[in-house]
Amino acid sequence: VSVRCEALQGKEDDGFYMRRCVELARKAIGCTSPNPMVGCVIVKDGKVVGEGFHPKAGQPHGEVFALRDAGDLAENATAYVSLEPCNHYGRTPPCTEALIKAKVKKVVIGMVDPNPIVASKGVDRLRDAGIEVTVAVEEELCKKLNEAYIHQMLTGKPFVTLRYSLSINGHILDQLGEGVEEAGGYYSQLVQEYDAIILSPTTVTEKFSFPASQEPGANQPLHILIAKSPISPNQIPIPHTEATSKVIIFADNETAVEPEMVQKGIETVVLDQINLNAVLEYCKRQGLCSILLDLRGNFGYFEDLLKQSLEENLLQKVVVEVLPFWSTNEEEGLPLALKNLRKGIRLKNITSRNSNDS
Ligand code: AOF
Ligand code: ZN
Repeated sequence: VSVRCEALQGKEDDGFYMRRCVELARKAIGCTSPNPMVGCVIVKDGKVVGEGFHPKAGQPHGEVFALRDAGDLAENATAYVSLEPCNHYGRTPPCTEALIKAKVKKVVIGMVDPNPIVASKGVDRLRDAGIEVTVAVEEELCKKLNEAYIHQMLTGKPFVTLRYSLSINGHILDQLGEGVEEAGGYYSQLVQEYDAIILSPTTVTEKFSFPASQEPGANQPLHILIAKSPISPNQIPIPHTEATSKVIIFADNETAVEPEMVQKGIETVVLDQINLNAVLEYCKRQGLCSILLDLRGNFGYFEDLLKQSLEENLLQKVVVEVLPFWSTNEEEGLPLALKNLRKGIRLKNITSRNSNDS
């Protein structure tokens, strides 16, 4: 009996430290793209002696910060890492070598790195060096943490999330949900996770402000507007505060964007035909890995983009915020184009959250 309990105890510990790795990794939410978020904890004799996370592409990896933190105590310790340690020279040297040099005894890994340059080579290198390696601890949690990175690595395409607010009578609303202005609010937290947000210019009115995350130190996404008819620069309130980032406009011909736009410093890209694939292709070339398609009522031609995204399987995730009221606004509702989709769609891996939950 005592052996079984010990085994269980060991497993619980691994999960516990791995969850801490994920918590550490999330400190850099929205800042690491195109790199993944990675956290690392060094544990010796049941005590945490070092912690670290990857703060930004180009900077050292999570393991390096944790090993620095642990110093000599890393010798014979166990290193927990939410992603397989890299075994290649990228912008930074291989983490496997750093772990070997620090003489850790064991490495516990959340998930194998889908990057083909790494993919299991990190595990092999550590084992060849005589280090005990355990793989796939809290694997689902680690995969969720880097869903955009994994998708982009496996498909070469950006991870696209559709977001909208819904009334209890099923109208897609022309407004954002709760917590737009507050740090810790749902929308504020969501926005910081994405490299770019696609907005419909029909929602860009005088009162409009670009959605920004209110989280302290949050990385603000690039704002993408898609213009099918001429839009005037006055329609676009240029972000002045540091809290808001760059704006880029996609237009279907030169005339769609007035020259003052350029003077206001707004970048424009003219495409022969407005098409979500073309926009995503551009995002990919710019190294943007995660895109939020922010849908509000008054869809305009956004309907076409949405229809395309559903019919051509361009979406990876849908975030729906149900707001506690009955909408009577005629302009809100289900876009016509979506009423005649070729086929229905079934979602998987559903999670839900109640705003009353703490
Ligand atoms: C790790 N720990 O914290 C991260 C890893 O250009 P580099 O040197 O930053 O390498 C980027 C690649 O390294 C990235 O694509 C992914 O495969 C891996 N990221 N690996 O061991 C980390 N961020
Ligand atoms: Zn590394």
